[in-house]
Amino acid sequence: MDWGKRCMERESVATSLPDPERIGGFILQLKKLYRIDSFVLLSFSKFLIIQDLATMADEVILLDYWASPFGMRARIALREKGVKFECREENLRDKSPLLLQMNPVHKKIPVLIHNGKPVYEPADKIWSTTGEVQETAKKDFIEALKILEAELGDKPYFGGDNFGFVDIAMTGYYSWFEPFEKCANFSIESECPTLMASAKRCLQRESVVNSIPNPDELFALALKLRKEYGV
Ligand SMILES: N[C@@H](CCC(=O)N[C@@H](CS)C(=O)NCC(=O)O)C(=O)O
Repeated sequence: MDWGKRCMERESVATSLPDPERIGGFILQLKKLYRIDSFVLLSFSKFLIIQDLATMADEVILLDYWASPFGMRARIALREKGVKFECREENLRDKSPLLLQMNPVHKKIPVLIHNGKPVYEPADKIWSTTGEVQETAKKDFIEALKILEAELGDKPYFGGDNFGFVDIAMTGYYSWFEPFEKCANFSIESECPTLMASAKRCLQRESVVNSIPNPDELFALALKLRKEYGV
């Protein structure tokens, strides 16, 4: 709880989060609407790209929703990195054409738009596109992985000697590395050998083996979706 309070006191957090009472009211409203009892507020996304945006004096727009924990995470990360951005509130029951255009697959917020282009899900484009778009996605993906690799350094895990929270969050993505490589004909290992060594270490853990699908199943899913999208 002390740790939680310390987080909540940071300037970037205080300016990014709504009033807890407003959230409380919102939850009651949703409970009534959907008859749900609890919210899982923990997830992970690819916001390391924000690190790059901090050094660019460009237009950054965040498509957001005030009560979304995922949106809050994006707002905080942008402010922590000193990125100037315009926050556009979405109505999730009547999504804007911009949201549908920028995130056509998931149609969800948050979406980060840099100079008119979405930077939110470079990984998805690796398997769901071809040609130039796919080549750019591969380049962007490797760039993001290199930032992560630099952060990992020579540690066995992001958690140091221990398999930590970031490692757990990353392992879901690691499970997609092999299907990505097959779909887009490139080698993540040759670009990011240290990160890949850590990924293999993570993927061999018993808890992981029992929790993630086989890479062949993911590859089959990617191929099926590519067909559906007409790729
Ligand atoms: N995996 C995404 C989840 C984003 C998400 O679930 N966003 C919700 C708002 S909290 C949304 O846009 N929902 C609209 C919908 O599902 O149609 C992330 O981590 O950012």
